[in-house]
Amino acid sequence: MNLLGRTVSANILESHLAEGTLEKGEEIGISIDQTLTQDATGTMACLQFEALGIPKVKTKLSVSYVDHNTLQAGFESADDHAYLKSIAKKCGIYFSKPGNGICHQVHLERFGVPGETLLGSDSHTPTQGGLGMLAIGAGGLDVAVAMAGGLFYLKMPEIVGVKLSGKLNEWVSAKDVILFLLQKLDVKGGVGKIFEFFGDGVKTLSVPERATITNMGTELGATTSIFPSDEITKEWFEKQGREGQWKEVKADADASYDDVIEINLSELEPMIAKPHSPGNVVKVSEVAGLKVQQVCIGSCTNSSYRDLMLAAEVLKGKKVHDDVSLVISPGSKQVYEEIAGNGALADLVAAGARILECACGPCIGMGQAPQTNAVSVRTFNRNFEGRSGNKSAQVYLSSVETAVAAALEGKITDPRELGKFPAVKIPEKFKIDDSLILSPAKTGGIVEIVRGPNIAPLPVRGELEKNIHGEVLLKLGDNITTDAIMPAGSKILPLRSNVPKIAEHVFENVDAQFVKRAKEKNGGVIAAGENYGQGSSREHAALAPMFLGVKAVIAKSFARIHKANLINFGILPLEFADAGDYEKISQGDVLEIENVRGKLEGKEREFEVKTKSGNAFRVKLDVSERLFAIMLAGGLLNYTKNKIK
Ligand code: MIC
Ligand code: SF4
Repeated sequence: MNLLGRTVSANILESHLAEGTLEKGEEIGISIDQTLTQDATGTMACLQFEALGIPKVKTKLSVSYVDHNTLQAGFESADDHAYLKSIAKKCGIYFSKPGNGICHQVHLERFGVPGETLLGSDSHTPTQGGLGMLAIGAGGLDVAVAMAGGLFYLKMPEIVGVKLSGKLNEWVSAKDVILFLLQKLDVKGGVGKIFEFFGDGVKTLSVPERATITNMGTELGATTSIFPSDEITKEWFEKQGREGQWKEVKADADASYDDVIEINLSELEPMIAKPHSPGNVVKVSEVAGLKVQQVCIGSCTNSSYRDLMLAAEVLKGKKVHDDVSLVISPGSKQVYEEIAGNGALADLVAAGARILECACGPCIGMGQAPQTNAVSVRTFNRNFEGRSGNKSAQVYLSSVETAVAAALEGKITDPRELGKFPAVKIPEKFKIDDSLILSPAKTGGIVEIVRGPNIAPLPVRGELEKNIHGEVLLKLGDNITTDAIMPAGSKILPLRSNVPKIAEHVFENVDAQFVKRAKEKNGGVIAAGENYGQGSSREHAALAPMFLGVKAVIAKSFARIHKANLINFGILPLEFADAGDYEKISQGDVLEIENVRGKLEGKEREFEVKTKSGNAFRVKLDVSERLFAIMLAGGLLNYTKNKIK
């Protein structure tokens, strides 16, 4: 790569580069300054960190958040929280207690640092790109390795510049910018790419608005998204009393991008994603008039002070429509306290809103499942089928402006019809109270780790078999989400630290017989189309199938994080060499890869798969050299343990 004229992303990657060169498509190893985990992925990450045998994290900062499993309908989640709290104290990790807020919003407020790297066991970690941090989502095991001081490996992405000009009109917001990009590029348009925002329009957006955009860049399949850190970012740090941690991060004046997309903010209109994909975007005006039964405001995409104040200002003195249930979850304790202190919370309650605690809540199906066939308008980032807790629900994704309009009118409404746009004044300084963030112990050795009965030992698989012989247990289409593979929601999410139990739910909403079949057949293979594993970073979508004996997934292509998770847990991510061969196999076919061990030992990247009926086709293993040894060992944990032995 040309080192003159570097982008913000290339500048940060260069300063953290430990292995490889910044050539597009090359594998690079980067050092990680900060890590973030949340409770749904964090117990696994911490169990894996323990298994690595390192007493204390080696990062500049690691934070463990509790924000997903806060419903606590049984003992399981509370047990997980107690485990997380104790291990954080012992191992040098800050612990954000339940009630303190959603990891990405709290990190933006209290911890993110421009110019540094962050690896998080949550796919929306790129939210911190809003303050100029290079923030990437990964599986828990990759984060555990980073906590232990290890590098994070990735293919050097393409850097796409998104040139913003103009200024958003009233009632049009940052969410509409990212929805517009999703309409243009769809859910796999960003795979292998970093989206870097530049141009005059950047300075018209505040940090939380920028964070809304980088947060949902994840839905493009992007590695990450990033804004420069400028005067606006500085103001954010001042409001958070963290001015000392601000620094300018900018692209060189002659920065060159691999590709450029131009967006004139002044030309954007309110946008909305229709069921069941964040990429299924149209203008709000195109679906206006559709009756709405539920509206949810919140999630790591849209629950900042600005977002909730906007909702409160619009709703002030008005009432939620008779047919609508309006649910609001503030992003953080800071936001919650601010709106409680200034009266906005009272306005929301008076209007008829149902207020939840500050956590992920309905975004991950933790309650508030909509009624049968309901239309639910949500300010969230994902509307995959069934994620809301009801497969028949029609979930639409929109800005806060559009969501409030729907709550008042009882139907999807272009918010520009609401009349006068309210001015939201952001405080000079936010209320700062970090009392729900616990510091680690000075001497970790004396802290005892608390382990409740929900925490089952980590299942392991042996090294890669000589041959793979197995039935196609399931044949799927394109864009299969991790929510389809390993559902979340209030019943299943509390089982995240118990793989044998959670494995009972694999592909539950796709094919209720899958688990039974996998067990009867002693495992096998999964076939799929493009972008298999899009969505979440949850490694359970690899770990639980591995537990059921899945040896390989053969797909047309994979989503980045899921592909890494498959390798980490010893499942081979094979791609059809000729996508047309997808048609050659059916569910129930028996496949055979002879001497797969020998092939991987010989670092072969393309080989033959035979079907029992006499057909044959070729598959590719599109991985870097480094990963062969990991796959041969049966996954990263085995590999790392062998190395330490
Ligand atoms: C999600 O939004 O799907 C989650 C729940 O935050 C996941 C993480 C998880 O599955 O625990 C994510 O986005 O990575
Ligand atoms: Fe939580 Fe939803 Fe954000 Fe995932 S997308 S971190 S579930 S708020």
